Amino acid sequence: MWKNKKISVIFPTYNEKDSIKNSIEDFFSSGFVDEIIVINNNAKAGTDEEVKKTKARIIYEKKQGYGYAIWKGLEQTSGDYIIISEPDGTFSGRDVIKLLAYSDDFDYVIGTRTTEELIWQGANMDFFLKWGNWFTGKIIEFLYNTTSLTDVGCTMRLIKRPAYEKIKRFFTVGKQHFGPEMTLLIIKSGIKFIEIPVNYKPRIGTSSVTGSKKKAFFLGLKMILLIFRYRFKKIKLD
Ligand SMILES: Nc1nc2c(ncn2[C@@H]2O[C@H](COP(=O)(O)OP(=O)(O)OP(=O)(O)O)[C@@H](O)[C@H]2O)c(=O)[nH]1
Ligand SMILES: [Mg+2]
Repeated sequence: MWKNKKISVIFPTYNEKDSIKNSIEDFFSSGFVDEIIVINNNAKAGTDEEVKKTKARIIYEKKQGYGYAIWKGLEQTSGDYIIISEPDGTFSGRDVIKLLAYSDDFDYVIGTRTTEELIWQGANMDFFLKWGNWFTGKIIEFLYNTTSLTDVGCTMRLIKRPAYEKIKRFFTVGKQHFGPEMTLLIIKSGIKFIEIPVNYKPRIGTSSVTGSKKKAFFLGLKMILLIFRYRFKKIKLD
């Protein structure tokens, strides 16, 4: 709970069998998290068994994709504030309080993983990924004349339920570039948001995306196209 608001965390999972139990315990140990929902997106065998050792709830999404898994999680939570993160050991339960502290003034609080001091040794944030994320963030900032953005690939974020209700019917991206789509919808809807630095630690297990430079580069291009497309897209808000 945070100021009488129920806090839910959603963890999409695909290949995090060896880290998911610790991640769940780490986020609960923040002291603020009321429920954790794991979205099993055709995850590696043995993942459910690990989750069952904890108090987290498991739901299933068969449609393969980072975005689809998060959509399902958002649909199934009951929290007033929903935190989206990853159970791969890269994010820290200690950062929950930072998101919550800013939620007093903002309806969407998104993390950035490009703060040099908070990039842990061994984390998957080399020069190329750091400045690629920064540059793409700056494209959004410039094109939409919005607040500072220094990352576009950070899963860790908080959204308040009314903000989610406002944007959910516009979700279109079921794959890996769903993250920036969500932020663009927030910007287009005029919802108050801020980006804050979070810790970024080494991943446990293998990354299926940004571990490969080629995949990361093409994902970046997709994101940039999305950003330009959204700039001129008409969205009918009520
Ligand atoms: N790649 C991938 N990830 C999925 C899928 N469904 C859910 N996820 C989850 O999405 C999160 C991101 O995937 P990762 O493999 O960690 O991607 P990454 O290369 O580490 O990318 P970053 O975390 O953005 O650096 C993880 O928590 C996955 O479990 C899917 O179909 N594909
Ligand atoms: Mg990851």
